[in-house]
Formats: sequence, structure tokens, C-alpha cells
Amino acid sequence: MYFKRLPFKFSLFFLIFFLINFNIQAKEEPFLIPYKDKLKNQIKKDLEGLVPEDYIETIFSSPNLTYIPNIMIKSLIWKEESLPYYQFLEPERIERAKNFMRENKELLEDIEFVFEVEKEIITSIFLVETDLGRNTGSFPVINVFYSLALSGEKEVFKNFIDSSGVSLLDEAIKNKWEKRSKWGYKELLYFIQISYQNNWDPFSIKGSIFGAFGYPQFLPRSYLIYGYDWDRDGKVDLYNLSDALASIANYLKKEGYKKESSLEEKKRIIMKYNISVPYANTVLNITKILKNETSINFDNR
Ligand SMILES: [Ca+2]
Repeated sequence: MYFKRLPFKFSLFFLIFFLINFNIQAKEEPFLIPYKDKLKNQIKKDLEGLVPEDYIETIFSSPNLTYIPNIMIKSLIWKEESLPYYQFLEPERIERAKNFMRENKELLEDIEFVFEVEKEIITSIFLVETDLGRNTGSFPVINVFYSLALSGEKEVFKNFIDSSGVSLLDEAIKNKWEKRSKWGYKELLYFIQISYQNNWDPFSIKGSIFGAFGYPQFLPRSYLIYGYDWDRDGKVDLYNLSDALASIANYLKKEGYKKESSLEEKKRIIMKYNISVPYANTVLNITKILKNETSINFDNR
């Protein structure tokens, strides 16, 4: 059920991994125009009453709107298990996470009190997702979902897969391709909606290669459901530390996380944040390390 709802979530650090062999090729061939128009009209229809047509028109006439077929190609051949999660357990990172907890003790304790989610797990997720806010991504989120949605047009996408090893004759790949383009389209709708509501320049919001943005690396849908306005300025700002940390806690709480839950149950809930066993194990490992260390520090003081 979860998979259907949120088929995949890619953290920013995956991007670092990508840069080695990821060739960003933007495609603006004239043959795309009718497909682009079709997509635009569908969006206007689906966002009727929520977003004015002018706003959508402006997005689609912007030179910044860019089709990147490689995003779909990469998402189809992605192997998450091979990711180097162990790097998050390196002493330098753990040390920074501990410092972060000391520096933001009051805020983290307040958030822990309100959401009943331990500050150590919030910090752990923040560390694994964006290295404590250091890397939040450089891809315009809108281009990610626009590219996934437009790749759902077979006549478009088939032109770009020749040398990629991706074949739509492969039933498993074809299923994934269909799901991801539909999913990308829905996330595109959510993103346009929240951009409009927040009065953002839609091209100014940047995130990972798979469209996760802000300190907690939320997808647009997650922003709508779990985003939390902690500083009460009327906006959920995932690049604001207090909003971002509270949003992580809110995500876990809404998914049923409890301090007293068993380790297995916690793991199950962390995998709702990011559907990956090594990810969940890494987050729990770091949480454990941070808990031990803070209790030692506490005793020393
Ligand atoms: Ca706020």
C-alpha cells in the first residue's frame, strides 16, 4: 500500500553518487512541443479551481522549463542497495551531529516534547538526508517532475533510450516506467499547487535528482501532508531549521511512530520516510550512537 502511495523517495546524497556518471542532457527538440502542450492542458484541467491558468501558462512558456530524459532512465535502472550508507557512520559526521544537537538543544527538546519523537532520530534523519542541511540539491524540482511526466509519452521517451540499456519491451521495466510517469505527474501537480500557494518562483526551488527538496528532502506530496509551520510565520519552509525539524517529527508521528515502539516497528515507520532497509538501519544505528553519547555528555555535566 505504501509503495503505491509513495513509490520511491531518493535522498540528496544519492545525487553525489550520481554525478560520477550522470550526464544531464536537456532536450528541447521541436517535436516535443505538441506533447508539452498536451501536458500543459491536462495540468490546467486537473488544477482547475486550485491554480489559475495564467500561472501554468507562465511555467510552460519559461525557458527554464527543461526536459531531462535521463531522470526517467536513471530511475528505471536504479539500484539502491549498492549505496554507501556506511559513510554516515564516519566519526566526523557523528561528531557534527552531536554538536548540532548541543547547539539546537532547546529547539530539539521542544519538538520532541510536542511530537513525542526523540531528538536523536530527528537529527539522524537530518544527517542522512542532507548532511545536516549542507546538501539540499541543485535540480529545479519542477524540471524533475516535468521530465518524469513527459517521459510517460512513449513517442517522446523511446527516442532517448537507445543507448541506455532500458527497453520498454521488458515487462518489469515497462511497469515501472508507467508507474513512475504517473507518479511524476501527480507530484508535478502537487508542486505547482504549493508553488502557487506559497508565491514561489517555481524554478527557484531546488532539490535532488528525484525531486526531494528542503532540509528533510520531502516530495511535494509529503510537503502538503507532513510539512509543519513550527515558527508560525504562516508558511511551511523546509529550508528553515525549525520548520524542517518539526516536519521530520510530524512525518514520523503521523505515520504512527512512538518512542516506546519496538525496533522493528520503528524500522517499518522509517521505511515510510524512505523505502529502503539499509536506510532504515543506518538511521537507527546513528540514533543509537547519538543516544548513548548524549547520555554520557549529560552525565559529565
Ligand atoms: Ca514557518
